[in-house]
Amino acid sequence: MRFKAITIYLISILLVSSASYSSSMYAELATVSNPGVPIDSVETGIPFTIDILMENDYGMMPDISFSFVFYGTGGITYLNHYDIGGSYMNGSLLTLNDWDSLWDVGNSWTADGWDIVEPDSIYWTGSSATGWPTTEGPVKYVQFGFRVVDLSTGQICVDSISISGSQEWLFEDPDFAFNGPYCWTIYNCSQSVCGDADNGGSWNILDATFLINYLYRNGPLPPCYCVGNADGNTLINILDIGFIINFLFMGGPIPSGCCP
Ligand SMILES: [Ca+2]
Ligand SMILES: [Ca+2]
Repeated sequence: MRFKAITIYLISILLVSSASYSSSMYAELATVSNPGVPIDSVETGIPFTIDILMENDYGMMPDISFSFVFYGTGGITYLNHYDIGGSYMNGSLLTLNDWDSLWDVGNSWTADGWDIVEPDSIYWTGSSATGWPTTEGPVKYVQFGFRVVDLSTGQICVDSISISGSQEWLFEDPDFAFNGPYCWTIYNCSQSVCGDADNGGSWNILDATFLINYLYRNGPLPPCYCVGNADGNTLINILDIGFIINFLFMGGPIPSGCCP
């Protein structure tokens, strides 16, 4: 009996894990000026895109639908939809990689509250005569353009949303895994302090290590880039690391002149 129970348990794990790989989508954020480079944070006022990538290892899918809700946390209340040259929503919604031509029978977006006050939600449904073929790895199919105009900090998030009523808009046919919410930090660099390279709100050794990681270990860019320029010259380089250490531990001058 025990062997039978263990066998059933193992089969059930196998079924659950194989189902979770059927098809999936996830979100990335990148600035408009540096597309295709995912980042964890963005400065207020800087245009960016939230990119939706999808993978289909389920097999041919004749029709699917999904929906997203965008919202802010902390002090982020307003999200301007930004024209990225798309075909929908005044240019703020761009489809890529022949997404539209794939869904030749029906293909429509429906927005709800698509203004500058959060939350905003949008739904898509499509059907195809031939079906969405299996893809090899994630493919970027949809981009949403935004620009945060709040002079505060917080996060912008995207998640799936279930709409009650006659239509169920949550990743139908089959069960798309989204695993949201996906959230990214919004910085306000106008309030940042010169030399606070990690934008943590204070000067300490972490600012020096942040710059070391950025310059020499492929670490992330300083969230508010120019404040990493602690010595006030035109570059961020090893001298800024030395300047911060000199200021913190040897009574050196205070960082100033970071951002021209
Ligand atoms: Ca800091
Ligand atoms: Ca410098």
